[in-house]
Amino acid sequence: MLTKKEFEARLDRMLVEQEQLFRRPNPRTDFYNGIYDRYENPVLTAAHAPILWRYDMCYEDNPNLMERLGINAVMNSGAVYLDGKYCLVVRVEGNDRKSFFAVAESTSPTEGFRFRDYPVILPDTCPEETNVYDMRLTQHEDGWIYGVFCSESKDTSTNDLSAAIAQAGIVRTKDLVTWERLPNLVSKSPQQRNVVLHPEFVDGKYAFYTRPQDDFISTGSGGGVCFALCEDITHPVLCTEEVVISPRIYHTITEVKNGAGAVPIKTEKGWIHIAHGVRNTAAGLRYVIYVFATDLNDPSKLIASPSGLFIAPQGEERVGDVSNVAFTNGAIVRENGDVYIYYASSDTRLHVASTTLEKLMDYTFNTPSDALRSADCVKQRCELITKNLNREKNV
Ligand code: BGC
Ligand code: BMA
Repeated sequence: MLTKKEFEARLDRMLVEQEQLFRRPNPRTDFYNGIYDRYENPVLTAAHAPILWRYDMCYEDNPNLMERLGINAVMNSGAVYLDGKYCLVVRVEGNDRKSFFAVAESTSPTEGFRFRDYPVILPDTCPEETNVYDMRLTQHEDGWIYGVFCSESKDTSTNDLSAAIAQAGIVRTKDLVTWERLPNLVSKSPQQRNVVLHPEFVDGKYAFYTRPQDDFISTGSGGGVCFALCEDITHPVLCTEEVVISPRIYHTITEVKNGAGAVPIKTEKGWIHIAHGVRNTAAGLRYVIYVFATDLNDPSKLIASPSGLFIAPQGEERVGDVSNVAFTNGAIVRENGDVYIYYASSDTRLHVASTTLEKLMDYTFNTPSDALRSADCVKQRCELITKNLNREKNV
């Protein structure tokens, strides 16, 4: 047992050390690919979870100053710029494996993020809901900020203890403080994960990116990221077929699954989507981030598909609770064209990558597409090599 004095000293030290963590600068690394910059530190880790979320600070009740409700990981965040702040609605996972949402904010896009005192209190409207995660935040032209997230429940129709059902939950807010819960999205698919609301009306209707799946892990007949419309967001039923806009393709980074990530970014050449693709390996599923673009006037029409992965986990990012995962569900675009992509590594911590709209468009529209076969990929590479060798001859 600690003495009262030791207790206070230890608590002070924890608070001081956490304050140092909050104030830690986060310089760019030397990483270069011309596409985006990476940063030395994650923007948020489990150690950023406030001490008051985890420790009972009452000496009489907790004389050993034990952590009572630990935080295991912080990851996958939705992102909006609001009232002069970069606001992230983060997936926080307790030691109990349950996830919840919490707002972390900063005036800087790359450092200084702090959680608010209380997590998001989601209206508890689904008694069967066990877990919630991966909120996408859409600043919609109707004036609301929508949060679309995965609402997971136990599948009671089988004896399999782990069987679960994933649905798209929907909330809306104006200030990231008060949240109104709408009914879960109704689609023809038995399960949905990675659903994103498009920021504008399409044909006067709300538009969703969906990811139909036959069961909890496997997408089965689900062909990839889909697009469908919905008349009334307060009774959210898809009223058009879910058409595939970014397909799963054999022997590519999307072979096993893919899913929409950040809310699509509007550019003069089309909507840019930053999504995730999954393939299977002997070491388990590998999640990477990829990019595609759809038509400005018809966001269901694929117009560009740069080849391969955009962000893969690197170095320490490769290791964590679910290793070999890079996942994004939020990006912020500033008026000056700066773009910040918040991505998590290995379901453990949250990072940022920065780029600009100009670079993102160059990447999206000028990177060759996947040639799909080794022989054709070699041809594609040889063309590049020949071009470069000729350039050397010319100088
Ligand atoms: C986990 C998610 C994961 C999903 C599919 C859920 O129970 O919380 O992180 O994406 O299962 O594996
Ligand atoms: C998924 C997502 C994420 C997670 C990923 C890897 O299906 O919805 O929550 O980052 O799996 O575990």
